Amino acid sequence: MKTIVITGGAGFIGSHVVRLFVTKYPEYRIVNLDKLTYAGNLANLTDIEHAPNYTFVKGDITDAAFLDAMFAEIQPDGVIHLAAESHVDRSITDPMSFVMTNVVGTVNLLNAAKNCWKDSPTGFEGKRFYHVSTDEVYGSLHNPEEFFLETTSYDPQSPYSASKAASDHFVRAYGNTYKMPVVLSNCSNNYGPNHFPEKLIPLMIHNIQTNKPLPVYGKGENVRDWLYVVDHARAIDTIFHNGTLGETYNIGGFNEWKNIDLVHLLCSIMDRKLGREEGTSAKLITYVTDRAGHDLRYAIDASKIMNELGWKPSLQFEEGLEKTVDWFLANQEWLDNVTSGNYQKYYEDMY
Ligand code: NAD
Ligand code: TDX
Repeated sequence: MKTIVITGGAGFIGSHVVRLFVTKYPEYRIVNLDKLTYAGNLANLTDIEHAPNYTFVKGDITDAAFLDAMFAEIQPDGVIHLAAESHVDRSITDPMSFVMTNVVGTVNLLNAAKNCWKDSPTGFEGKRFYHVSTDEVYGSLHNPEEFFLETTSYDPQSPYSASKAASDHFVRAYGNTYKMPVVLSNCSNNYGPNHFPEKLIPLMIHNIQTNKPLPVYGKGENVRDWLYVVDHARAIDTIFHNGTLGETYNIGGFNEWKNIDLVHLLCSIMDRKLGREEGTSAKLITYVTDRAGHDLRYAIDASKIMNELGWKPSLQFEEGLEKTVDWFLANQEWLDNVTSGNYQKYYEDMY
């Protein structure tokens, strides 16, 4: 039996990775390690919480002593590291929490795995540390012909992407220096069920439902490359099992959208779903002050993972967006819970 620690498993992407691994690999023991910050939510995992191969551990990756003790006790074979502070706007108001979790937390986790594995009878043999990262480390594209490749130089522009870039460098440095068995991926913007409504798509869905203004930053011309979250989880499964150690894989959907076009598409899907006249929701669109240092365009070239590992996205964007809207409409209680309490204060301060 293999034991795999998945960090950040109660978050948006982590919950889909946990679900996939718990259901697809009943022979693995999956340990979900999560601090349950504002973004962590065990309601994302109610369908698998009683599975015999699943355990939840509440813990903070900035606590090195806790991690060392946990790793000594459970002796994991693999780590899939997703825990992070993940929202760019929050990194602008509170960069230090991003340094602590994303940089210090990642180094703590590398140390815990290194110390546990190097003392084990088989050393690094059969072990794997997988670091999940973002396309934002590559910076902002200005030439429409250009894409981010695995070889593109790092050029992070926000405190969030700087912290993720630093963590990526540490993971590669541990691979090079201590010969740790590491593998990395950098993915484009995800969307889908369990997405926290501070991010563009779920925030717009929630505001359309509640007839609130739809805040589009700047002129709405910034471009993002969107991938359905379950397809990211499938890519993580593929890389964890078949990726070459020491390598990095870019993950994306070849699916670029200007923010304003995406918001219009969402408005029209929501009008149809809510039985409103076409054009009703679009009247809520409001242009607001741009995000400081707002990256213009992200676009991933995912050829390497497609050609070398045979992964490809399973859903077209319109289909994925419909599924996402349906999920939010069917899970009103989930949305009500996460938009009450601290979210109200965040929203008032932010918009
Ligand atoms: P999220 O904010 O939804 O979830 C993060 C999870 O990490 C939460 O469950 C939270 O409780 C946990 N966490 C935060 N600080 C912690 C700490 N100190 N100790 C333990 N747990 C802690 O994030 P997400 O959108 O699911 O992103 C997951 C990972 O994927 C991140 O590393 C992010 O950088 C990366 N990523 C995200 C996207 C995206 O579009 N959301 C795209 C590419 C890469
Ligand atoms: O209210 C909004 N209005 C708006 O115009 C919000 C929340 C966002 N935006 C814009 C900013 C971006 O151009 O929409 C775009 C998407 O914004 P976010 O959903 O905040 O995502 P982004 O900043 O692109 O980062 C996301 O993708 C990469 C994730 O949050 C990161 O964790 C991931 O690494």
